Amino acid sequence: MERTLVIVKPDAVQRGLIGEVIARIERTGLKLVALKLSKIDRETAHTHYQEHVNKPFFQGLVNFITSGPVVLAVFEGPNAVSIVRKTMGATNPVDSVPGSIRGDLAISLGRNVIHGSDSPESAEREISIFFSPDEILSYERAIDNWIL
Ligand code: RTP
Ligand code: MG
Repeated sequence: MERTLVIVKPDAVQRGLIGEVIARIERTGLKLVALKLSKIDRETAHTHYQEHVNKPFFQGLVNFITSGPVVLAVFEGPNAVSIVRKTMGATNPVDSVPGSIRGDLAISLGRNVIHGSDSPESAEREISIFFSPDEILSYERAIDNWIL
């Protein structure tokens, strides 16, 4: 079963949008298997965003993601990565459609509310940065037969 990492970014925590963001993903039917409130340190931010290390926006991105508490979550289900990416909307809120999290809740590229892994390989790497195996739960839901 595919898993993906979601980060409710510091802007969304400050704006009181934790429940809204998690609820929108929960409603898709994906199963929440790990969840915690945390503050990302600079070293961990560098590791997480290593693909962007040479981009001009890298320092700003690290400053932002370490600027306050975040909520870290792992969701599981078929095509979890693509389902979350669709629910998030495009990276730049100018392009993310209404109905998507960013389309409805964000107006700034640098303050775009949510991170979601961009491939199953990225997801495995990112989940292992933030969660130990014992923090990821395996459980059945009574509704699983109606979703899967
Ligand atoms: P994320 O990693 O945060 O889920 O976002 P994403 O996949 O949609 O976008 P990505 O290309 O991975 O970029 C990571 C974050 O960097 C900021 N960004 N700024 N100034 C710029 O040109 C620029 N480009 C990207 C965004 O906040 C984006 O979410
Ligand atoms: Mg990305």
